[in-house]
Amino acid sequence: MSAFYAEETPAAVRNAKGLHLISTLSPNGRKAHIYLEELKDKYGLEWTTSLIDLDTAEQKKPWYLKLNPNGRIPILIDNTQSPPHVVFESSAILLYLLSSVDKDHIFGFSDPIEQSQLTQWLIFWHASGQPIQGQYNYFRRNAIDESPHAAQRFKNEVLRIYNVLEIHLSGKYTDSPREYLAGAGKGKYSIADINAWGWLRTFRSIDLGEDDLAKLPHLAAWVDRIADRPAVQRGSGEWYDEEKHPELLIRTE
Ligand SMILES: N[C@@H](CCC(=O)N[C@@H](CS)C(=O)NCC(=O)O)C(=O)O
Repeated sequence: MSAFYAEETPAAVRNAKGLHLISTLSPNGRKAHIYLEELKDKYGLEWTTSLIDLDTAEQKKPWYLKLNPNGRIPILIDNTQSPPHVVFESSAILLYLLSSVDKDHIFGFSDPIEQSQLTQWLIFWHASGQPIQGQYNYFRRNAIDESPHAAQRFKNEVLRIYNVLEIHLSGKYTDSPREYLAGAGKGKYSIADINAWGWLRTFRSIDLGEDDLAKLPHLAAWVDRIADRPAVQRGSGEWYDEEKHPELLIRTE
């Protein structure tokens, strides 16, 4: 049987014990950082971290593709399993931590109906929100002159998706405004919120226009409510920035 890690796998990854995160400060990376930080506050969870500079394309090298054939961050390696268990896809990392660490359902639900709401909003964002916002970012930053139609198309879709969240949070059709995406009543802060917030935190600064932003007051309040949490601030903070913590950076020749 071939070895679990390739020969070129950096020592920080190969020799890690327990949970090991490979990530960087990006929208999908932030989701994993924030939940790990929340679990640290509630359960004293410990893990180790390696950071990748995406510009070096370390995530496309064979040692990394052996762990995640998708060649993207974040991944979480659970070295308590034999062989180690690798989780890729940011939402799958949240779900893995929910079932393996968050035994009291602090960031999920024991009630199956509420947990089903969580799953819906998690998948809604993973399948619709993040790929569309990712494409919008690409066309607005890199290709707006070559593809104005694509930029406009993805902008319209981003606004449509944000409006879905605004309708849900405002209670427009249910007469029941909410503070969080899933859960009874006003809802409870859960991994459904962490999952979407990683992207939506910057929604005011992605060139949507003042008039469109003014139509999203409940979404804005939700973004600010979550931004106030200490674990959210740490998960978006300098510990995950390879320029501030070069000792965490992994780079092979
Ligand atoms: N669906 C994946 C997407 C992961 C993803 O696109 N990660 C970006 C950073 S946010 C990345 O690794 N980009 C570098 C690349 O594409 O090579 C997830 O949710 O984890």
